[in-house]
Amino acid sequence: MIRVWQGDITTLTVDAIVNAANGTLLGGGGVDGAIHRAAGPGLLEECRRIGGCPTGEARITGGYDLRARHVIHTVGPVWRGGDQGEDGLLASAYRNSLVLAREHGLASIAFPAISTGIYGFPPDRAARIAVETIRAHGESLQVTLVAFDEVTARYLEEALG
Ligand code: AR6
Repeated sequence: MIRVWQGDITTLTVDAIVNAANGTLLGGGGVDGAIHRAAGPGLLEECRRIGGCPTGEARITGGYDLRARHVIHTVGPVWRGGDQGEDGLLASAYRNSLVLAREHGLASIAFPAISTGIYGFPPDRAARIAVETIRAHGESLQVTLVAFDEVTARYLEEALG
């Protein structure tokens, strides 16, 4: 089951929210900054022990002060024009997050629009990749696609069809 929801991902009560992190896992701006602020310093401490995450992979931590029990940190690609493997790396970021959720027996997960902010990935193209990948690898999970803005919400709804 996939739904689109517009708002702040840090407010959701789900088994895991996904963080659009960078390779250091040490925090940043955008949704990453919002998640670390809402979770509190314990999250950064745990991330520091993990020691980083390559692009397209994912790592799971506790949720600390969040309502979500876990945070799944994934690193999407920086958009470099589209011929540097960006599509495949974005699909990997979604797929590896879903795999981790299933390995940990989670039932519900919420994704932000990975890579479409600071990393510059075109949001319509990213929405199609998100929906395709979740349809292929998210079976039995309740998935919320979180849009922070209306344009992203519309692209996600369109991709869902
Ligand atoms: N809830 C839901 N979505 C949000 C929120 C929020 N609270 N805040 C922003 N978004 P971005 P990226 C949306 O830039 O492009 C960080 O510095 C935002 O509007 O957060 O993957 C990391 O450390 C956009 O639609 O992530 C990396 O260095 C989407 O989340 C870099 O940014 C993703 O935007 C990652 O860039």
